[in-house]
Amino acid sequence: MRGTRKYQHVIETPDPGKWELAGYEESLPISEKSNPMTRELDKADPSQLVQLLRDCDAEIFQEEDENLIHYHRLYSESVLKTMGDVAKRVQEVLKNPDDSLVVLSGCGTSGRLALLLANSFNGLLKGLHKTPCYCYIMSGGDRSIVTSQESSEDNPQLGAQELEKVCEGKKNVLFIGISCGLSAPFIAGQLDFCMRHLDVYLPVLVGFNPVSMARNERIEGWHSSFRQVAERLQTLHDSQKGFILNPAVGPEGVSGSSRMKGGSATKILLETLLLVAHKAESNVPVTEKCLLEILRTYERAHKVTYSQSKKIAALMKQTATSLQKKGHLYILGWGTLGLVGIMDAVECVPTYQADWRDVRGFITGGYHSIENKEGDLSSLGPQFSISHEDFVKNVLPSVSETDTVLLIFTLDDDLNQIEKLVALVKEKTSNIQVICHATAGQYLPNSLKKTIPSIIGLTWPILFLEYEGAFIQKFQRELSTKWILDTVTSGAYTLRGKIFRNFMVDFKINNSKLFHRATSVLQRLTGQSHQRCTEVLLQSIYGEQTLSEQIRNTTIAGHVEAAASQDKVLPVAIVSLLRSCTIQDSRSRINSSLSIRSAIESSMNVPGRKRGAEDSESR
Ligand code: F1P
Repeated sequence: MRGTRKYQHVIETPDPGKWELAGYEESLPISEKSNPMTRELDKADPSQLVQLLRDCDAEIFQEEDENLIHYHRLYSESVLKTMGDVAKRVQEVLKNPDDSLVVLSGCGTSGRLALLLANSFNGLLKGLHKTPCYCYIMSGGDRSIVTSQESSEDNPQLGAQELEKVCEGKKNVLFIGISCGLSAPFIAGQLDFCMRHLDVYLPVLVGFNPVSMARNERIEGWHSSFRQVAERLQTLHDSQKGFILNPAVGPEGVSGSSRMKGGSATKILLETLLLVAHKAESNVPVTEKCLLEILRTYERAHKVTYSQSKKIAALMKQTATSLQKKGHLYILGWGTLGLVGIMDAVECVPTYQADWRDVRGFITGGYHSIENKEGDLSSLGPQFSISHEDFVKNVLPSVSETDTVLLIFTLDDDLNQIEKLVALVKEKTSNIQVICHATAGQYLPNSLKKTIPSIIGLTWPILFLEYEGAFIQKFQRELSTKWILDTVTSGAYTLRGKIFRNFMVDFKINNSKLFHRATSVLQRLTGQSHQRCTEVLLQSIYGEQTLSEQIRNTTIAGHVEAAASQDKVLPVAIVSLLRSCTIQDSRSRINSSLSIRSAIESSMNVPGRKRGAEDSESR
């Protein structure tokens, strides 16, 4: 442990990683760097995978190290101070709920978290018979709750329009824009809109890169880059007319997968800040101590969660086996834990090119429990059926021994109903697993215990804190569930050969960020120039060896649209570059390989191949 640590930590956070050293993958922002800890993620077995991802998650709580690059961390004084400053401004909104609003906005996982958080704090207010004053925006609208709609993320104008719409008639709006990578144009558009109307709006940006690492290419069809917007926002900091909350939490265990640490850190940071603001309303002043007290409960949650590592590894192994046999993972959650399950399932589609049926989430009460703005979306198609009734009616009849069913609940939920569902599922598959949250002193009834072969049991301490105490426990359970599911699904897809080293190599290129990520992964794995990598990526997207002038002159948005109808775009480009073979040859090689990973691995060892940058740097 380092001597510089200021706080007594609940968990043992790892020592600073090599990624903090100057020059480490210098051209990449932290959120896109490859984590040195997980370089051999693809070779790990389930227990090692859990351990590696556990250590990556622990980096969220690591402190700033003055001997290294001066990255601000969650516990840095400047970050705690900004959290306190924003909390005080939230308090002002809470005092005048009629013409004020707190808007939380994000894309993908960040948008789903905006929904979860807005509902939590509206629930907190309603419980006190106060007016709800939170609202959420997610790019792509409510359909993005259950499906991935990554392309709307690229539209800054749309972001601004949506914001204007939800704030109509309000005199005081605190806007919280979440973009883990400081990258989403949708959020840039909203921040820019706020900065043009500072009489009404207070813009707050949440993400996990320094401003100097925010995305720097000019947004297509717009006037600025994300970085320029963030820099403008930074200048408002001293006058308290705008804030940026961007502690470094380290690179993701799976490079670029911001749903993981980025999502967890968003939840930790914002829930802490908002809870303190609500406490402060009851005349408790906003202090660093209040913030630290809550942050520590999340550290404790990390410890409690990963005390179940063995069982998490078993669930991961079971899930990987199901997926390998063309089976499924069905996640059935109660209350907000159901939403956490849906969040995790949805992201498997863009991150691993999974079919939407492979991993699915269901929630008790369906849309009614989610409390989304657009109400019941189930008429939009089978993908949008998310209630337990939908599962029983439409999915259960075809469940078989190859499928895994995971139930997630707390001991305060309807245990009779759970027991009945367990019995129904057991008629179809013996692969039934449970994540069960209890408060100290509560026990799972024997009747349930006997029927479920494998239980991940998490017991949370009783928190003797006024009304908010119950919310802290809810937040801990949600985060703990998120950590387990992130680890299980990322690990299962790693075991299925969807990861090479720690790079996602088979993701959907459905927005500009992902287009750039694809080129960057190509460069890192092959050591070839940016220009050459872009060329081969385009060959793979269009399935043409010779690129026409028209293709070369197409915008990135156009390439993204073309990529939408193709599968395995990135793996085909990687193998084609490594083997100097045609796109067609590469595709047939991949199609006849055991996995994407094995196709890349065998291409790495082709005689005479030029060594890649990654090879020489660290292997
Ligand atoms: C937004 C996001 C992620 C998702 C995927 C694509 O990222 O939709 O939530 O996991 O990586 O991007 P960000 O704007 O929060 O960085």
